[in-house]
Amino acid sequence: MKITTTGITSLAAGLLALSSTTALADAGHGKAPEFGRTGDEHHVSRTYEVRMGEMYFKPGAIRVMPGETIRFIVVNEGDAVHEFNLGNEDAWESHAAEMNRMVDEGMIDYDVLRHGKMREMGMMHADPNAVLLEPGERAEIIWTFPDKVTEVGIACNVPGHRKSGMVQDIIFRGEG
Ligand SMILES: [Cu+2]
Repeated sequence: MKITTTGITSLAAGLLALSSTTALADAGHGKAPEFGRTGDEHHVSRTYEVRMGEMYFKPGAIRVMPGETIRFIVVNEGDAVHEFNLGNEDAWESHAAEMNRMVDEGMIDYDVLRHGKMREMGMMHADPNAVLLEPGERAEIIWTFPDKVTEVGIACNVPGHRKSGMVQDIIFRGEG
């Protein structure tokens, strides 16, 4: 979602930058996305360790309270690069173009992230709701869920992974 384009080299890049700007307006600045916002560590009530691999997240069920702030410790225990992305269907769809481009431009290989290339292209994958991890890496996201029950889940948007099952809902307590 958050792309700073250092040099627009083609019409495709221009179109991508345009659509990203729209996503950024929704997700980044001013108004928080409807599925929550970056949390304050002083408000963390529980920690979930989420492990990811081919093609899963564990544990398979994550339950939160409306308004709850959770610390997610994300571990890539798989053999490939994976993403932990808190969001919903719309957010993932608009993020997919960025991820496709990162693969096309060689920023993401099967098991390697090319950070130099990412910097060069101005695509640092620096969204507050997501982390992209190589095998063996871990990261932390503190997230405050909305006060109202809403559609939110986690997905891996490395091309092909979400469609192969790397996606699951986050269940609000009191929900079915
Ligand atoms: Cu994945």
